[in-house]
Order: sequence, then C-alpha cells, then structure tokens
Amino acid sequence: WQGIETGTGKSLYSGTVTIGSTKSGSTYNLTDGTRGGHKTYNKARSTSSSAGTLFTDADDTWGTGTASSSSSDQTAAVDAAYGAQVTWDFYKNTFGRSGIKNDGVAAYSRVHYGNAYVNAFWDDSCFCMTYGDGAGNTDPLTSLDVAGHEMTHGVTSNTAGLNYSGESGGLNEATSDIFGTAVEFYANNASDPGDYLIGEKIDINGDGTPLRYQDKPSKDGSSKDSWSSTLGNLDVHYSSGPANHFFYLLSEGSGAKTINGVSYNSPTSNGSTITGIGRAKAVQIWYKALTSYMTSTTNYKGARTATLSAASALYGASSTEYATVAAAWSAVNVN
Ligand code: ASN
Ligand code: ZN
Ligand code: CA
Repeated sequence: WQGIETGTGKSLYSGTVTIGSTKSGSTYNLTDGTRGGHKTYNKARSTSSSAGTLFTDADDTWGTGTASSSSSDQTAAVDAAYGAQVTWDFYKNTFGRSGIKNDGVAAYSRVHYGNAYVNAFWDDSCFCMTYGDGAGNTDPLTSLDVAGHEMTHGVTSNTAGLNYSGESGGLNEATSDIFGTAVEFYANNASDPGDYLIGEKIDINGDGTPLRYQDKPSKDGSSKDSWSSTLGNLDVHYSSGPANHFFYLLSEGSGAKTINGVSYNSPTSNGSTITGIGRAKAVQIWYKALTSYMTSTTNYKGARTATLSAASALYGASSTEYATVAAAWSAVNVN
C-alpha cells in the first residue's frame, strides 16, 4: 500500500513542523506527495554525485529537534524538507508558480553532504539542492532562508538565466537572497521569524552573526551598499549588495526600523529619504522583472529598467510603486 501522509518533523531551526511524507508498505519515506514529489536523501558524509539514500522512518515522526553530529540524523533532513515545502508553497501561493520549472515537478534535496562542509548549493545538472553539516558537523546549512535561497537559484536558472559572474551574477545572488527572505517571512514560523538577514540561524561565522544584511550589505565587511563601475569584479555574493539594498529600501524605506525584534538602519547613497511600498509589492515587482524582462546578461542598469517595466505593468507608470522603484535604485547609485 502506498499513500500520501503528513508526518511530524522535529527541526533544528524551525521548531516542530508538519512535513509531507509517503507510506510504502509499513514504512514511511521522506517524499512529499503533494508538492511535486520532493524527496530528501541522506549523503551520509559522502561527496559523490549520487543522490544518496532516501530517508525512511517507522512511525512518521522525524528528527529530534536538537543538533547532532551523527551522519544518519534525521533532524537536518526535517529542516531541508520543510524548507523545500515552504519554498514550494511560497512560489505557488505568491506567484502561482508550480515548482522551479512551473511544471509541477519538484527538485530533490540531499543533506549530510561532505565532512564539516560549510556550504549549501543548487546544481542544475542534478536539479537538486545539497546541504553540508557546517564546521563541526553540528550546524547544518538547512535554515529556511538558505533553502529558499538555493531553490531560487533553480528558478533563476529556468527563467532569466542570469549568468553567474559579473553584475548579472550579483543580480542572480541577490535574487536568491530576496526570495530566501521572502520565504522566511511567508513561513511566519515562531522559531525563525522573518528578517532581512541571510543565514542568521546557521552560525556560519562562529560568532552568531548572519552571512549577509540586506538593509546595509557592507555590514558583512565585503558586500557593497551601492553600485560603482568596479562592482562586477567582486565575488557574486558581494556584488549582490546593491540589489539586496534596493530590495530592502523598496520594501521598508530608508532610516531606522525594527521588525520582528530586529533593528535595521538603511542608508541611501544620495541623501534621499525613501518610504517603502511594502515587501509584498516589492517581491511581485522583482518576480515579474525576473520572469518577464531580465535575460542572462542583464546588468544593474538593466535591472533598473526591468523592475521599472515590471512596476509599470503591475501598478502603472504614474504609480507610487513605479516612482519608489526609481528612487530606490537611485539611492544605491543605479541611475
Ligand atoms: N551557497 C552558495 C550559493 O548558493 C554556493 C555557491 O557559491 N555556489 O551561492
Ligand atoms: Zn547563492
Ligand atoms: Ca533570514
């Protein structure tokens, strides 16, 4: 007998959650039957290109909710499965997009990749997301914003196809950060409330600080707050800065603000004051720009044009939304 089930997951970063599972005979496996059949596999510290072993369980209650250095631990799988599930739901319910290719078919996820591997990545060739266990193998890179970030690389690849170098690479990275953040807000999970920080849960720096800051990207010590002619020479995770900053300013505006207990203070490079239009409209504008107007070679100037076209199509060329898109790009020196 085989059927769609809803299991209980004890995650590391998002508390106790429900996760889609499948019953096969008397055993459950981590296949989400309601979201394109997304599966979560165990790499058990291997770096081979295989998918790994599909997670199975006897009672459909997965993980312990606490960090474990065991390579068979289910907890990291719960977070990865939950992240893929929430990201699927976010794209479906926010944009009507059914999976990465909008064809109803899911990617898959692999956890416990490598030994003390401090990264997570999307790979077009396997159509899959892969997560390391972090330094010490006890901080898996499976938080909600990271899952949303990685799955979004698949979406970008299958829409604008932004080349992963130079300014287009920075825009590709920013797109993943933007929707990673949007996924985290969408989840509305009490254990991981929405913020404009990337990777605040995974302790990647060992001191509790996040990987990136969208209100003021330069807080990470490497990303840029504003565009300059040398931006495209930087690593794509740093040239993403001005677009992340644009997204924050468009959503929330400039100056000081506290959201879900996190304080932000977003500057503008031209001394302007911006009033945000809200995250819900900002994500609609970015998504339409990504899927209708950007191409593989879109640079920052092109992103300004694409988002203005998107704002015009969605809200009209004389709307406040359109004017705020223009003002937010100017505030990060994209004119
Ligand atoms: N975590 C990184 C990213 O998603 C992986 C990489 O640099 N390829 O951008
Ligand atoms: Zn990325
Ligand atoms: Ca976050």
